[in-house]
Amino acid sequence: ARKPRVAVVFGGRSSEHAISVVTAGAVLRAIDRAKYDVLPIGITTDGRWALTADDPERMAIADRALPSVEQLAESAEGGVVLPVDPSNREVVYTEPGAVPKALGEVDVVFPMLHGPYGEDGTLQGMLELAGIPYVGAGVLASAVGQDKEYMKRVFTSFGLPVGPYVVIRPREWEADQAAARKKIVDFAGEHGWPLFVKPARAGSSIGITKVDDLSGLDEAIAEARRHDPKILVESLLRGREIECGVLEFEDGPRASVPAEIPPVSAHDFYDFEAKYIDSASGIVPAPLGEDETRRVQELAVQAFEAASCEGLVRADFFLTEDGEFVINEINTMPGFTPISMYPRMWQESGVGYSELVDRLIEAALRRSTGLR
Ligand code: G1L
Repeated sequence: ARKPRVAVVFGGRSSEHAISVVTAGAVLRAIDRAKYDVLPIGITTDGRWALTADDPERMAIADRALPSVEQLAESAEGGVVLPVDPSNREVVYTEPGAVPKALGEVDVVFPMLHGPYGEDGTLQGMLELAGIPYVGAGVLASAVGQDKEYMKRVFTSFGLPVGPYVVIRPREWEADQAAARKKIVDFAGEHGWPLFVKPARAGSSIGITKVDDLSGLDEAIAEARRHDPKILVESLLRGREIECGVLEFEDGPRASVPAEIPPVSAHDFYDFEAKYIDSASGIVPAPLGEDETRRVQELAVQAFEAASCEGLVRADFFLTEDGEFVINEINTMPGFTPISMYPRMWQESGVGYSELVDRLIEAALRRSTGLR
């Protein structure tokens, strides 16, 4: 029988392009070649798709230079043309935004794109239309995972504990900025400063400002709105930061051992850099009591179910001073290099990186596209 062909789709129109390339390199290295054929598909920063060489070595950080799809496809023996023509080694891209014909010959897609058009459900919707199975969250879970407001609404409706927040919608802001500002100040009056002002739908910690008092509010709103016209304001949750991985096994989702993210003194909060470059500082397993561990694992699986996740999710919590877990957010495409928190939590739970990648592909192949 023919081996299933796995397309790893990476790069993309995101500020995290290089992280995606590096991570895809690790996934390419980990996929069992005796079991699967692999098709690396890179997307350039301006949205052109190209088949790239199956050469993980060139997808790592070398001499402090970040890898990119442009560079992978354009170097001498790098790219293969799109649409696929094995006799033609010239690099040909699709038109920006167009989808390559090569996707039609794929059995499963491993999407590794950050942010809009990658993890927000749009790529997943395209794959649904094309009838191609894919790893990880579907359209709904991806969209819920990308929108901090709807994430909280879903958790709340499933009885999961969330922290206090207020949302300023685009029309609300445009209609009456003073009223919107008052809504935030009243929220601070009730829950206290500092506040975190966030774009509702940006990945990582992009566009987030910690605001200590009224004087920083306007700039924080402007900064968040540069990334998303809908913003979310949260109060500071005092407590320990605990994460837990959920992975879909043959018999359903299971939780990993949890991890703890220690408070970072150099950063005001666990920001973009800390999240991706500094994940080595996470403590796995988190030093928790048995009951606390069981509780956070139960909540993590509930969060997976509440958002209708598939494949995997990383659920992030605060453990408050009174011993209660509050869910902060879920990430349907968590950091995924072998030293990232999610793979580390599973490593510590007895599932190594290659097995993790294999389980995710197997889970995707078990279901087809369509309603499930
Ligand atoms: F497909 C999975 F397994 F769901 C998956 C896909 C992508 C897990 C994690 C990621 N992560 C990334 O692609 C990224 C962190 C490099 C950018 Cl979102």
